[in-house]
Amino acid sequence: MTMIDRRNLLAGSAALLAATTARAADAPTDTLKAAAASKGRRFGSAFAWSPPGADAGSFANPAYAALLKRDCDVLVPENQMKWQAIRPAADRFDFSRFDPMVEWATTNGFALRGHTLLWAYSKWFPAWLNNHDFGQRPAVEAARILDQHIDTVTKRYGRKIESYDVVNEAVDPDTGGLRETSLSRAMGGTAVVLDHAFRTARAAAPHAELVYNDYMSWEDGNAKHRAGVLTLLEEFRRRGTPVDALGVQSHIGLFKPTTDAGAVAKRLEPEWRAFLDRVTGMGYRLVITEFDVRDKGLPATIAPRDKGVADFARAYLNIMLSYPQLGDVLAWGMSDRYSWLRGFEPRTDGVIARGCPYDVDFRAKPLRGAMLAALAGGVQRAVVAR
Ligand code: 9MR
Repeated sequence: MTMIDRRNLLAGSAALLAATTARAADAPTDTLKAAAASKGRRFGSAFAWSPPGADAGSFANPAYAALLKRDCDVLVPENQMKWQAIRPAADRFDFSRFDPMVEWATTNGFALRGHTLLWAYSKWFPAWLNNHDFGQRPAVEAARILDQHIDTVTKRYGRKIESYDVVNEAVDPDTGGLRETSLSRAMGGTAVVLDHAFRTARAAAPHAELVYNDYMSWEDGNAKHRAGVLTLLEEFRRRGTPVDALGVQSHIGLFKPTTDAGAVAKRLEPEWRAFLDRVTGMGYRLVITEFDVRDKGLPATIAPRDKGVADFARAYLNIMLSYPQLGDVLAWGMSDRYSWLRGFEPRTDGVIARGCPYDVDFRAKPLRGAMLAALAGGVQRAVVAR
């Protein structure tokens, strides 16, 4: 255990324990948040903003809001805090969708995570940033734009947001190397940009947990991605970059035809544990930031599909929840009705993906039961300061 770990474990423990106990005491025992709280954790979900009347995974939809209130302690905006949403131009911010989300979440007693201060991937930069003319002194101008972004967001929301995905998806899964962007070209390399982002975030939001978030997952074909993330995390430590935790997105999936999800999970477990051991061995904590299950390899029939999803999820979450370093556990949406998987990765047979704890009609599925059992059966979370 590093010095930083020890300090984090001790400091602030009283306040956090008190908060957890208070939550556990007044919560029903059959909710995801109560199951998480029984082991010192919080459960949460992504949520959205929508214009009045639109059917979206939004707090404005009473049925969806009820689900969030029932099961979640912490919420994260699925899209509305991204540069594409809040930074329409170099000299302009637009918080018209995100502000009401923060307002609703805090009024209703939810904690908030921030996603993301920098999605370090050109594909998801706003067009203006990809094409920006950084002028005579590109490194200075790029750093100014980045700092201004991080300062503006973190200071606007202050302590209302207590954990940030500071950097998202900087590692190229095909090579394990870091992705180049207009900012990295202007600032003299991706590592410079990432360090800059974390240092600026620590200075602007010293209260907040700072997370590096990525989708290196446990399925076959991710070895290069995992290795690249480990290298990046090692380099952060070597350079003293202030990164508290690895955000393990956890869009887990069964892609090849199977009727035995448990067997697939068992085969994947050793390498995944080896990865998590390396991460935690460097003193990083873990956060599950975007959990859902991709069900393409499972049969279309609902009963075996739901069972496969639940079995795969239970096995995965049991591993994750065997680490005391694991903090918050967040789903990437609570209902199949609004899941990104419907559009991004439609099944070839045309049936709706069933990767969320509730179905399109907001009925709980076996996946929710598996999540509940895994959260309740996890090891106690190690208490940390931030
Ligand atoms: O779920 C999000 C989807 O609605 C957006 O169109 C997409 C692009 O902004 O981002 C999705 O969320 C991603 C998250 O921000 C980062 N990790 C992967 C998520 C799923 O693609």
